[in-house]
Amino acid sequence: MAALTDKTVFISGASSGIGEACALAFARAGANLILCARNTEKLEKLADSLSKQYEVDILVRHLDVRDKAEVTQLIDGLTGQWRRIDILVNNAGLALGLEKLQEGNPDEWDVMLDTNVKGLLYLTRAIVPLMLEHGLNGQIINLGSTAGIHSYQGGAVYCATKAAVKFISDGLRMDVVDKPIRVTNIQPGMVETNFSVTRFRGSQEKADNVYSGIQPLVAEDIADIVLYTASVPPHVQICEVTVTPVNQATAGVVYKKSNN
Ligand code: 8X3
Repeated sequence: MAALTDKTVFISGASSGIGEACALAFARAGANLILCARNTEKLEKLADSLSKQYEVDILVRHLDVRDKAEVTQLIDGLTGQWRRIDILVNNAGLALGLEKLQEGNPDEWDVMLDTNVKGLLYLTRAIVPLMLEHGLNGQIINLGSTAGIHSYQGGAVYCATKAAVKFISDGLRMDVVDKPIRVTNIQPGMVETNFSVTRFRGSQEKADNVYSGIQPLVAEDIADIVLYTASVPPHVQICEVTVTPVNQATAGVVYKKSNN
């Protein structure tokens, strides 16, 4: 396996869930981190705790990936070692609502499309040229979803954003085929984070119901896989990983034990 010591990993949406678990996994492996999210208070706390535990350098930056100008300013403003980004983890993303499309809220569609698709594009567009400029064996790790393979009721727009992540990953892999850059699309199924609380606009009860009767994945399961894809030797490219709980077959096919 390749060592990650002294590599620099840029993680979007690093303040919670899979992003936070990735930050911990990479710090434990000795990588330096650029942690970005909208909630800088949470990021500062995370960075503080990680740098007390591990000998790594950590940079914390506010970032709303939907804001094209903020993405450009952040990347342009990086100096010295921080411009040598070896690994970009495009993790920032969310689902909002589970209504039928004909009853959905177009403002929420904008948030999903702008975050999950355009934000990922802005960061990738800004960081891949830096990897090339510095001659790095770079890696782009996108957080897709089983929702990007099969659509499900009430999830048309969210599923479409994750299908876009798959196709952007596949297209980018072709665009950098002559470069030492790897592109990996991780497609998790049900992972219990604050994902469903966000989807149901703060309803913990509805979120709990999503994961009742099944043992869902946890953020650390995904971070382990992200770390593995980054640790294989540089000539090995893991293009795609699909991972579900044992009782989930596809995005919409789930077996739940009844509570009765
Ligand atoms: C999240 C997976 O099945 O909740 O990307 O849509 S699912």
